[in-house]
This record gives sequence, C-alpha cells and structure tokens, in this order.
Amino acid sequence: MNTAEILELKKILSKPKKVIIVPHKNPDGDAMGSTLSLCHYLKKLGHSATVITPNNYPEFLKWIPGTKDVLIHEENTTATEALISQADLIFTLDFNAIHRCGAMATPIENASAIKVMIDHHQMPEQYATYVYSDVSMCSTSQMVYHFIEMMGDLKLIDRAIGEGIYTGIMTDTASFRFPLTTSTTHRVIAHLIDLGVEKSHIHNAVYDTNSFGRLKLMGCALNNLKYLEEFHTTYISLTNKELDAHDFQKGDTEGLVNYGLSLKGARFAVIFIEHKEESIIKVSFRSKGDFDVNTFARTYFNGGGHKNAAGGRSKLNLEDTIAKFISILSEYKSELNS
Ligand SMILES: [Mn+2]
Repeated sequence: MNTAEILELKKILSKPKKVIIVPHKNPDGDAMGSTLSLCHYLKKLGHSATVITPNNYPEFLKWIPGTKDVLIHEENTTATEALISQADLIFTLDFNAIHRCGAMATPIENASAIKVMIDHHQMPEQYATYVYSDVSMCSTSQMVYHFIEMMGDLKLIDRAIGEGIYTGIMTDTASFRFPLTTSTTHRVIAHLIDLGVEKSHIHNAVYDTNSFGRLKLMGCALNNLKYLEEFHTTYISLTNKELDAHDFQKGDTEGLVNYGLSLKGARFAVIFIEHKEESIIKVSFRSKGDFDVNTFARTYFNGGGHKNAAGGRSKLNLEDTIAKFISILSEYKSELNS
C-alpha cells in the first residue's frame, strides 16, 4: 500500500463508516488477533465496526478483547449477510484468495463496499480495491500494527489492541522462533509490553489449555510418527477413529505437525488428518530452510500458504494420499538432501 492509497483511505475513514472485518474460515490466533485489533482501532476512530467470522473458532482464543461482539456467519447467516450488504468498507484479513472465507465469499463479492485486504500469504488475488500485501511479514497482526502506524495513529494503540496483535504474532511465529520473526517484530512486541500487554498471561491462555483428550491425541500422533530418513522427511497420520477415541475438539490438531519438524535432521514435516465432515484428508506442511512447501502444496495438494508453512487437501483416502505423497518425494530427493 503506497502513500497515496493510505491518504485515500484516511480520507474515506475521516467520516463515520459501517465497517465489516473478516478473517479466513477456521480462524487461528493471527486471524482473530488481527481482526479484533483492527476492529478496536476503527471503533476508536468513531466507526461502527464488526468482526464476522465464516465459522466458529477455538475456545482458547475467546478471551481476546472484543470476542463477545464477534458474529459467526455460519450460525447467523441472514443477519450477517444483511450487515455485509449494508457495509461501506469490508476489510479481509489473513487470507488473499476469496474462497478462503468459505460461504462468505459470494456475499462479499456481491457487496458494494470498498474492499481492503491486509495479508501476508503468497500470491494475492486481486479482489480488493486496496491491497496491503507483504509476504515478508511474520503475521497479519504485525501488519495491523504497521497499518495503524501508516495511518499516523500509533498513539491510539492501547492494551486491548495490543493483546490481539501480540496473540497473532505469537501464534504465527510459534512464539517468536520462525524465520520471519525480525528485529522489527521484537520492537513491535516491546512497544506492546510497554503498553501493559501481559505476555505470560497470553501465553497461558493460548497454549496451556490442553484437555486430557488432546494430550492423549498428541501421544497417539507421536506414536504414529514416521521418518523417511533418505528424504529428511517426517509424517504423521491421524484417522477418524483415532480422533474420536480422544474426544477430538476443533483446534486439537493445531501445531502437531511441528513436532515432526523438531526431529534432528528433519527438513520437511507433514501431517495427514482424516476430515469426516468434508470427506477429505487435510494436510499440513512445514519445512526448514529453502524447501518451499507453498509450491509443493499448490502443485500436488490443492493448497498453498507460505514458504515454510502451508496447507492442502486430498480427495483420496488416507492410505492412498500417503502413498501419493511418498511417490512424489523421490522427485525432491536431491533438494531435500542438499
Ligand atoms: Mn497469518
């Protein structure tokens, strides 16, 4: 987003507007943190702002300031679609392909509102009038901080706005350790801590909420871990039966793929999860170094994301999906060994 565009947006936002803010389907910490922080900021500017999520989101995010005012499209379709059609502006955050907001895609496309995208995923679609896309950013939440900064309103960032931003940065960087965590990221975090954001409290609220079932599911996932040493690749699979046996709740499989990448020598880690409702296999990819899982997921598994973290899906059954994956790996043997 260039200076001229910022000035245009500032002009548009100089009078009270009806604003809708939308994260991607199955919102994660960055999606909820960024949308809720932007919502607080816009309310402080005097706008009527509402976060509408495509579907429900994990309980461990339901403490972020502003959560109680979030509307869920899937559970309140008529009312939320009326708000979308009446909106002056729609901000879409933490995704860059309109299908990523599921059943909200059509109402958003049909809306007459000015659309603004803020996002850090690769290869953005061009559905928005104003696009703030930066793939070098660790999180959309950090981009919300810079957006407020570009608007000249850094002084408006308070503890409530800061808690959402902190949550998004923390979750998308796996607590400040992924490669896109920069010195600027840490300077942003330092500012948020100075505003009174309680980092230990947020860490506990998000991470230390495991149910007994989830911990046992983790054990099951680790028990299923396989290592393909010649490819420096680990993979985990979870069947419906295993999920059911451990009282699976939304969000329980979040982050499990990272355990595979923590194995000494591993450069590529994958998790395959049977998804009963959609009858597909959901696949998550993680890598270290130059191995580009965004391209891998796009090419073979109908997905995408970032260079070191991406997702995809397969319509084959679990066994055939894994077999397909292993057969593709041989093409990357030299790359994974270099
Ligand atoms: Mn993100």
